[in-house]
Amino acid sequence: MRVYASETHRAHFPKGELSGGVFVRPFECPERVDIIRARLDERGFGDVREPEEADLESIRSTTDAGYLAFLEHGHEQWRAAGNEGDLIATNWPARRMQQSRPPRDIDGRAGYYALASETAICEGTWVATLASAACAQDAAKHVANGAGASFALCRPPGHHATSDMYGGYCFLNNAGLAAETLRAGGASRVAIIDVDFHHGNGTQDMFYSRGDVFFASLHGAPEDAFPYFSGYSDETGIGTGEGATANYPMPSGTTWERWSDALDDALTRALMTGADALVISLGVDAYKEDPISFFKLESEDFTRIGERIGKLRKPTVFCMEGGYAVDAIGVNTVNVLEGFSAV
Ligand code: 5XA
Ligand code: ZN
Repeated sequence: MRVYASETHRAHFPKGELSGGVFVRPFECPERVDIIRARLDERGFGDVREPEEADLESIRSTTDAGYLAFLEHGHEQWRAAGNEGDLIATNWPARRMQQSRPPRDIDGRAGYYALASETAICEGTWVATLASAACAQDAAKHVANGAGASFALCRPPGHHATSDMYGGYCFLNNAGLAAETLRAGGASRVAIIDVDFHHGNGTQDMFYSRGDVFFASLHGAPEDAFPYFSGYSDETGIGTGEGATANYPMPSGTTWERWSDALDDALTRALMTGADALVISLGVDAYKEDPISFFKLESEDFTRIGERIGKLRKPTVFCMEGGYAVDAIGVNTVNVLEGFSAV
């Protein structure tokens, strides 16, 4: 299986994250990629490529222009305004401010585009974000050109990013970009299955009114888990997208038995929509030891996830999302890819 990974991810290294009222080292850190790459190497996934430049035209066609300008220049404006640290949002449009417009001041602007405060922007965030998107786009091109599968080792991740919002460590929606690349490459229908512990709100938002891209997400119930404001089972799409979104919220302590029933249902529905290619938002934070999640999957379960996806025998692009139990992130991620390849 071809892997796309970029060294440019290292440019994104914010110094801290507000968690539990304390400023801590971000859970989403560069070592995550190092550990996954070491495991890929150990298990013989040797076909690792640096991506080409990101396809900006495709990014622009799915992303708000003001938001893109903010991502590219927000940090330098923040510094020019006299701020010393990373750019972190502290102000939000709340209920009854929904007609809000992007303020000129960078402090307000950050809050306009942010959906959560844990995600800081540093000097290298923009270049790393573009390189991450490029991994997803190139992985999808590779599959569109006839390869059975590819793995985009995206960092920063993407599934919380909408066309005009960042947060949950995400800036551009890599899985969504991969789906668009597959569509442009000839797939008439694509299914995105999001197995990350957190609801893929950004991906849902991107395709909510479209019938050509089916989206299913398995995640911690929004009453109790980030991103909190989406992912209920009655969110099923609108207009021509009605029925093309499926949400599987699950409670704290969920183990393989219940989780795998949801996966089977999502995969069956993906087949029923007639998808001729798959994108997997591959987060491994459903793992039992993950520090910010509450499912209880074992490392062996990740192999079984890969096997079940592989049984669909569809061209498949895996895009890396979350996973913060860094000691196990390599094993769990590569278990999925090995399970998939073994079918
Ligand atoms: O999939 N998303 C994540 O893993 C990020 C969660 C951030 C919670 N503050
Ligand atoms: Zn996650």
